[in-house]
Amino acid sequence: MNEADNSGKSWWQTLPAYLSAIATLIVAITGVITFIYIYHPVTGGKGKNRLPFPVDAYGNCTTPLQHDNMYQTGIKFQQGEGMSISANGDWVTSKGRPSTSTSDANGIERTIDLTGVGIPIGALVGKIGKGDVFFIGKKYEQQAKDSGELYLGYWDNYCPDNEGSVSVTVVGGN
Ligand SMILES: [Ca+2]
Repeated sequence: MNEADNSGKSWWQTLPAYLSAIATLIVAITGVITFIYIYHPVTGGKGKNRLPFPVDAYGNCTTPLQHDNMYQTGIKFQQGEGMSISANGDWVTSKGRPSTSTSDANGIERTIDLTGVGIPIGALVGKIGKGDVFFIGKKYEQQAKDSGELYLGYWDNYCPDNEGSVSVTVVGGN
C-alpha cells in the first residue's frame, strides 16, 4: 500500500520534468529545422535557383583603397539574414608566374596578406552595402553583417596582372 502510494506520488512529481524535457526537445528540433532551411544551399533559402555569378580576378579586383569594381550581384540582404556563398574555380594574381600565383577562392595562402587587413591575396571577398570588405573564400555560411546590396571581388594589392574568374553561387537575400 505504501509502496503503491509512493510510486504514484513519484510518477506525478516526475511528470512535469518529462513534459519540460519534451518541450525543450521540440524547441531544439524546430531550431535545427529552421537553421537547415535558412542555410541549406539546395533545399532552403531564397534564390536557390539563381545562376552562378562570374567574378573576375581582373575586372572585379578589389584592394583596401579601391572597391569600385566589385561585382554587383543585385541581391540585397538585411543585417542578420542567413547567407550562403560558394565559389568554384581558380584565378591568377600574376600572369606568367602561374605556379606561385594561382589559387582558388580561399586565396594563395592564408598567410600571404600583402594588404595588411588579414585577408590573403587571391581570396574571394564580399561587401554588403557600405559595410567593410570581408573574407568569403570557397564556402561562406553566416548571417549578413550589414544591410544592402552584396558585392563580390578578388582581393589583391596590384590588379593589372590578374587573370581568370571563379563561379559564385549565392543563396539568400532578395
Ligand atoms: Ca595581382
